Amino acid sequence: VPSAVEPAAPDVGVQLFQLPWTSIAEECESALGPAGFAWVLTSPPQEHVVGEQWWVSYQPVSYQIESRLGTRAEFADMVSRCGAVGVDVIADAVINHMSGQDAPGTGWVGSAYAHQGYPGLYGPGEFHHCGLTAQDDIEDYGSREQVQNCELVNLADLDTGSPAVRQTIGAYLDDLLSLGVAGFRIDAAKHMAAEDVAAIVAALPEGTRVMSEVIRGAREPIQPEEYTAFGEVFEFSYARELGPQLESGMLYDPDLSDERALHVPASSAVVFIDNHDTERGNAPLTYRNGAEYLLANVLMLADDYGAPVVYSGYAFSDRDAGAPTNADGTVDGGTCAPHPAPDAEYADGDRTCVQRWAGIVGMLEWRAVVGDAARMPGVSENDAYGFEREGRGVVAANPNDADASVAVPTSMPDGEYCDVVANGSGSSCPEGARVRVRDGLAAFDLAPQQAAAIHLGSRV
Ligand code: AAO
Repeated sequence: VPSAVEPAAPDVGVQLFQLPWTSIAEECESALGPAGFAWVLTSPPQEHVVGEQWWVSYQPVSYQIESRLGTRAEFADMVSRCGAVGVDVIADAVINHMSGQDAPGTGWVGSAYAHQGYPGLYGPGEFHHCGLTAQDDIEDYGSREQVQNCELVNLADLDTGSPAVRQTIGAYLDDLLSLGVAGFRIDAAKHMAAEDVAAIVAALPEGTRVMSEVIRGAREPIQPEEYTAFGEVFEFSYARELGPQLESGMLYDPDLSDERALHVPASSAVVFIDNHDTERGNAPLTYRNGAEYLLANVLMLADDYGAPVVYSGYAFSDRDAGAPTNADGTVDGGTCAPHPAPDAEYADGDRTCVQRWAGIVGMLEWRAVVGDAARMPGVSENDAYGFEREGRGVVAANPNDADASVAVPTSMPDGEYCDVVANGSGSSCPEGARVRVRDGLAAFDLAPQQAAAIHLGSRV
């Protein structure tokens, strides 16, 4: 048994989209902590405009930690309960802009606002007036000036070059840090000059985790690489590269160096199969794809590139539809009980609960066992594909519609191992979930769209 392998620090996150703070706290204790998730990404916690749609969360009207997802006290309780079981909280920080409303209004807990007026925070002088397009809205992503100084879908664009604005944003982030959060997703980071984000981040305590959302766009002047000097970025290339492979049914190795084309270096990357925008947009795979979606997540969790974040939201047929709410307008956290597996039938509003799927939980265990073992060149055979993390674990996937077998070279000891994708963290291993390693080969027989994985600790 090779012992030179360092157990990698737990690095897998989960985005619990539009899940209330009290539900996240319970999820930390009953599922995320036990499974070994390192962090949870929440939806934006600040006061927002009033409305039924999920995206009201992305229209701040004040920096009070009061929202449809819960109160300040509930947020603080979540952070401490998640922390107690080893799960960091990353808050979604909406700091590029305020609301996108043209008419004045009143926010979730009563703060009055106008498009460019937020009493006690910002007045008209603190916003950009780009003057480059008819409505001051971004029209051309090929123009750096428009993207960073005009309005993203009519959202009042803060002048983050201004010291006063930076200070007000900094005070908000400090407030969240005082409640114990470990870091932030920086929403719409592309729409702020990298130097502005750098300046805001520089004022935060050392060790604060920063994950910038900078969607990599072909032929756009603003690229994610500009934002890696002060933190991680969500690498949108990752899912875009995997998607077509799954569609064509032909999986192949990525560049196994640290230098994947059109990807930031591994240590700067947060990777995902989908997120709340792409599952409503052009994500190649979402919860609707069932087994194939699990397969994609398994391959991501088996990879040695970036910090993976598993996405978990709710079923929807209307892009704008918010999560189910209670009578008082707060979001209802729902339950995971009905949908423990990817092939379940979802009704609109059902939580997808991806974080609890046995295959996901099994792969967190797999990832912990393989640690930093090298990703070895893979093999494609009979329409299936697989690779080893040297001496520690093997993964295989069949993205096609017919049964397929693949024998993956491995230095794991001969024996029978349990497939943790099928069996999760279960202790006894049913016959059908067993994989044999003999003479340096792990032999997988895979059903259509099945992924399987074995590791040193899963030997029967
Ligand atoms: C809502 C209404 C609007 C209304 C507005 C104000 O829908 O009609 O005007 O309120 O009243 C979310 C919702 C929005 C919502 C908004 C505010 O998605 O519908 O607007 O809250 O409530 C760009 C940004 C990126 C942003 C994304 C949605 O760069 O930062 O648009 N994502 C974040 C959040 C998102 C949120 C906001 C920002 C705002 O995650 O949930 O909006 O806080 C290209 C560009 C990207 C660009 C996309 C979309 O991407 O590269 O930068 O993202 O286009 O415009 C291929 C290409 C790729 C391309 C992509 C497009 O992959 O390679 O380049 O396709 O799908």
